[in-house]
Amino acid sequence: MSLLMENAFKELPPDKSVDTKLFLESVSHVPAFFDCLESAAFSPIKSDINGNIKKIRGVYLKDPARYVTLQDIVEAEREAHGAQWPKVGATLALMWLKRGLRFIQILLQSLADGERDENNPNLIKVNITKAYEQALKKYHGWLVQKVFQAALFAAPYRSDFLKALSKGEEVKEEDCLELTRQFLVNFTATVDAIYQMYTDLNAELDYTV
Ligand code: 0SG
Repeated sequence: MSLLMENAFKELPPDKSVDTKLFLESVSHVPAFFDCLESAAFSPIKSDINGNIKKIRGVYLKDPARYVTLQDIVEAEREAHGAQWPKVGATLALMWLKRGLRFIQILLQSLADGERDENNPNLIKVNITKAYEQALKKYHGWLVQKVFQAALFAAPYRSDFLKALSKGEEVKEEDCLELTRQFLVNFTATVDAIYQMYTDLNAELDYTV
């Protein structure tokens, strides 16, 4: 594998700060993953995530020496934007991006843990629904929840999804899941660190779209 291991997230330092450049390098490979799913139903999600990454990168590139960590960006925007913050700039983009990353993390963890619908063992709706309910649903109003329901119909079969994670190679399921577990170590730590930063800086918002 593959898509995930080739683009593994880096181990965090002891202070759990997230290096902006390394984060952007790793996360920039996530949108390409949607191409492997081979359904236009995922295009809006791909472009949403792409937009988040572009916005964060745009801020970073204005002054890489100043924005070494993601927290440097969020704190600088807090200073610069006053009452508008945190619903502004890269702070807003990262707020949403981390939710998408949490969705992916929970989905992969659920698959790695072997959770499945015993009546439909080759479907991953149960894993996707778990990820959605824990990571995104509370931020979605009625209409977007309907979009999610529609996207569920385009969800790949478990076997196809694992194959996509393995870039189309025929890899044994257990090998693929083991690599997924390895990927999840630094990925989960990174997502957790970003969530913790939003809590510590009081930057989290809970409005719905
Ligand atoms: C196996 C695959 C299964 C996939 C199942 C799909 C499940 C998800 C379906 C949900 C569809 C959501 C589509 C998009 C929704 C967006 O409206 C929301 C809110 O977006 C934010 O809105 C923007 O991201 C912000 O952009 S910013 O960079 O400019 O800051 C901003 O525009 C904000 C509104 O701004 S404000 O009004 O506050 O000023 N986006 C989401 O909910 C994130 C969805 C991420 C889904 C991740 C799915 C990953 C699937 C991976 C498969 C392996």
